Amino acid sequence: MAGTLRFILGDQLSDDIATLRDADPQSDVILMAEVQDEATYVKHHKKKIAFLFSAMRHFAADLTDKGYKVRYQCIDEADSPESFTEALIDAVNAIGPDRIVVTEAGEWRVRKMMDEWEEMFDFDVEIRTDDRFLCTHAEFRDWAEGAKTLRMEYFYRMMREKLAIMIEDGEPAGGQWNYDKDNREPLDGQVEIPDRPDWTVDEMTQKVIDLVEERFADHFGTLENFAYPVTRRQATHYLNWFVEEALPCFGRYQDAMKQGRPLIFHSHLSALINCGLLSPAEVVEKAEDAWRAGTVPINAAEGFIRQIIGWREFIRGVYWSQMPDYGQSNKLMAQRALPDFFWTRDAKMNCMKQSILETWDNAYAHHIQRLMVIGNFCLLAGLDPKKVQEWYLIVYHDAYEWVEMPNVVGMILFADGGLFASKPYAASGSYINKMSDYCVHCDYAVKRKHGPDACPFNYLYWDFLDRNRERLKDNPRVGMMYKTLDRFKDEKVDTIRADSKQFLDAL
Ligand code: FAD
Ligand code: DLZ
Ligand code: SF4
Repeated sequence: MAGTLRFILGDQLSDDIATLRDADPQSDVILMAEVQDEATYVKHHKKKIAFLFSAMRHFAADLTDKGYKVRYQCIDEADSPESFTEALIDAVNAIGPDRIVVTEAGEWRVRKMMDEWEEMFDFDVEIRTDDRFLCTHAEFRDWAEGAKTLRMEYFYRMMREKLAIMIEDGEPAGGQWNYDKDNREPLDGQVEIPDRPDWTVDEMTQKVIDLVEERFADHFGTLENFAYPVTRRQATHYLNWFVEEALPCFGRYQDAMKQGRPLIFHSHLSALINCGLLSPAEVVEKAEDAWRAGTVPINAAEGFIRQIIGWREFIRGVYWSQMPDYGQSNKLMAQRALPDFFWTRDAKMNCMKQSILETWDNAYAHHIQRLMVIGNFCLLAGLDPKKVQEWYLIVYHDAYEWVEMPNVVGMILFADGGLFASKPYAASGSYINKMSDYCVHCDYAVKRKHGPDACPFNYLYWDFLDRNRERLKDNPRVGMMYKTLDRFKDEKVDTIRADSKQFLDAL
């Protein structure tokens, strides 16, 4: 053969991926490979592997239907390659291409492999820019160099203007950049949470589910009730459903949590966007169109769009500007191992138990569960950032290092010393009580501050500040809390320390 070998990775399942541009169905071969190393370098949630392998197989079938020659390696074939590099070498040996084309990897680890591929072959290996992202590495670098501090809000405004999204006469629509003040309501018991569209599991997905059950039996999570889009058509249907049925209330109840209702009005689109079945641009366009058509209020559309063109792009920019050392950050010197209940799901704290149970069931928890429940616990209990990163990378179906790492290191653990968060996101039980119904079902009393029955967040919050005084006392946004702590009587501080020690030792 004298054609191009085009290698598409599992998170590059987009029809318009740069790898496929200028592809010639007559002479080129598309390579896709399920490989053991990717599935096990951390032991991903079973549902995450099943979702991705099924989406990959459907994508490959679609490419074949479009007339491309596809070399697809299933993980259960004899002699299936262990790694991306092995898959590529096998394909080169079998096919004899005169060029390789790939799109840059999302993760640093795989990007380094691609650099090695450039050295490995005596023909051209072309690594193309991943232009599904809306901000390039260079644009982020330029913006960051010109910014006094790395704050998402200012990055977001730059992106809104650059992309002309919800901009009218050069100003933000409605006169404000951010409508979050309207977005902090708990569920009031009156509002009806819509049921999600369901999918029948087709033969291809069922095969993958059986394979994962057998081959990855000791991984975290269940495969029961697999109900997630795995094709472009299903993903588009899900997006349309979200914009019509859930987006109108997305903003208002964005921070709310409810036992037994994992999704509420959240989009549940992250895994579909991250693997490429949906593009961030189309998702944002749909939301803006719905707002312009008057079916979605401004606080919902703006809040949702901010998550995608703001947070998602910003987080990626942080990752690529801080690698390769970012993952080692541990400015608060947190050392504690993960308690067993992160794996066994039998936490006594009901908010933790429910959030981890849902994670086990669905490979999903929504942002406030990740940030203000599990994340808050990891911060206040002083859990080791490396262990926390590994857990988050394993358990969520949307988890790739580029997005998981800054959220864990910077957003929940303040392990980077405040590179982009102005203060640690620490909260006592009253926040969780306000935003959820977890506390009414909990063995701990959320109103109690001390003693074995008190909500652990209540004393851990002060103990965290006390423990980290030298590292945090000069942070102006934490200063007020230290003033309050300094007014506590000595006996009260002693009780906080004793309750915390007892609780943390028992972990
Ligand atoms: P929605 O609430 O509907 O939000 C819409 C979209 O905005 C999401 O689909 C996502 O694409 C984007 N988004 C929102 N917040 C963020 C954010 N902080 N960073 C990046 N994108 C964001 N998201 C991942 O995609 N992968 C991860 O591995 C991941 N790990 C996280 C770890 C921690 C500790 C925290 C606090 C957040 C993490 N997030 C991660 C961000 C966010 O929690 C998820 O994107 C969101 O919960 C996915 O659910 P959804 O699609 O229903 O989101
Ligand atoms: C997450 C994942 C898993 C579990 N397995 C595969 C795989 O077998 N083949 C593949 O192409 N991609 C997989 N992925 C996604 C990759 O980890 C992802 O493409 C890289 O992390 C991108 O840097
Ligand atoms: Fe969580 Fe405390 Fe409420 Fe229990 S009482 S659910 S531990 S916040």
